[in-house]
Amino acid sequence: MADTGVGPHSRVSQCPPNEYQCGGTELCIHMSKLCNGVPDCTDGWDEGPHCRVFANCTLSACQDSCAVTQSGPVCYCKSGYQIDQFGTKCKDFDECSVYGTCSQSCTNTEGSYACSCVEGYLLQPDNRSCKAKNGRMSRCNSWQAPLL
Ligand SMILES: [Ca+2]
Repeated sequence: MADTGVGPHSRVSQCPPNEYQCGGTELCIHMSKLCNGVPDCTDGWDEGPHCRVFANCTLSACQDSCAVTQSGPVCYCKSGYQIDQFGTKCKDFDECSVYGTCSQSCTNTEGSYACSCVEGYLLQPDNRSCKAKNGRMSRCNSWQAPLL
């Protein structure tokens, strides 16, 4: 069977927080899609008998959520957080460490982040990109006669 249908996501070498790498591929899917009864990995790796074996996901150990992988239960966190080094508690994810999160300035906050723009630019409705102010002010300034 031809190995097709893997999107641009497949190029990442490491999955973003709360996503899991489909076995044998570079595709990442959200942890909530593991053992949800729908095959999300190209080969259905995320579904299978292991879902029943580990049906009792040890939620008590997880601060937030628990998902079942081929190798057993793992914890994951809500959006904006990532699992800590011990694999059970959640800590803030620094979105600003990911290139391209904001087009200009990025400020990491607890559980979230905020983008801002340098002077002369306006933050766009997507809250990530900046656009040069299209005002008469800047045009007037640029047309000021040079002082001799
Ligand atoms: Ca954050």
